[in-house]
Amino acid sequence: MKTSLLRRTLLASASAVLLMGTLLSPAQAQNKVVLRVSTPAVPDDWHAKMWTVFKDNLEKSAPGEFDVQINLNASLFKQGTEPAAMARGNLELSSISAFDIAKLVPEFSLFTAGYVIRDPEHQQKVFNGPIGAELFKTVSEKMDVTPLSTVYLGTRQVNLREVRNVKTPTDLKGVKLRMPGTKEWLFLGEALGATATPLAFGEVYLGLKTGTIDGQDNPLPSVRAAKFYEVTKQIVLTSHLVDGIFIAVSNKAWGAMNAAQKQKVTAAAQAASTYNNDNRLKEEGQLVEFFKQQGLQVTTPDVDAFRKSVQTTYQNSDYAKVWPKGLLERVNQTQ
Ligand code: KDO
Repeated sequence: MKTSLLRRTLLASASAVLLMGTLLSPAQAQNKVVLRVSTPAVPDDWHAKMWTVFKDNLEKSAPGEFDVQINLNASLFKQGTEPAAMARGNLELSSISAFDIAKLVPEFSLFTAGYVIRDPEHQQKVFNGPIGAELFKTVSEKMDVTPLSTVYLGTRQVNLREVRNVKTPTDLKGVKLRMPGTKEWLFLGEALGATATPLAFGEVYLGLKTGTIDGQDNPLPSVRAAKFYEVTKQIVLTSHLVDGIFIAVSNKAWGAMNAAQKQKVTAAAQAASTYNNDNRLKEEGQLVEFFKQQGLQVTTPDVDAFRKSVQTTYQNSDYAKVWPKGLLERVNQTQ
């Protein structure tokens, strides 16, 4: 009698364990903190590879504690929809752009404007100093995500399907320049003098190949990683936007972590950014030669003419009206 009761109890607990195993993912069953990452980055780009650095760093500092799941090529969430997914609790980590943030934090549109951030060093100083601290607090309050580190995406250049003599914004008149599909991005394309055409990053290669667009703008390492150089003939070095993205964590995931975990996740995000920033900067210095070898023309326009025109367009726009008084001056004065 006693033995059969024991057997029944053992069987019941064994099936409870089995049931748990089928309902929970292996990571949950082992009590790991699941961190899902979604990014449109292509595997060979530095801001895709940095997530492996993040994962490895965390595995070293907190062995077995986290399960980092990396989803590239916008395979989990469409480009630009990551912040909403994080706020809903469907995603834990992503790298979000100033353009994504400006939708909910209008003053952030200052960083969507061309020719504001001067260079990668200026970018790090602005976002790692008091301006970044103030703005990131607002981002957390309004978007329910916490920015952890600033990633240099590169300096954006114009990349054309056919060779064109481009010296000033007037020379881009009528050019269907692909931009990501939000109004802040389209405004930048128009400010450059082109006809801005919305398209997701994943569709740009085919758009250039078939001619539904005449060009696109991106930093040189992304032109290389996404192979846009295979379907274009010219790069115009406008250097119109020193672009940044921010590694951000959903506040739901962040709030569930203890202090030690938060510190380790922050350190991993910083290691990932440093890896990206160092490699991207180095590669940016080498790519003009590479593109020339691939048969592209790399030309330098009248950058001052682009700067003046783009800055004036932004100053006279509704965007500038929501920039807090003195913010642009503070950014300009940051050394
Ligand atoms: C792009 O779509 O042009 C862009 O460069 C915009 C960035 O904010 C970022 O989303 C990036 O694409 C992707 O990470 C792909 O490199």
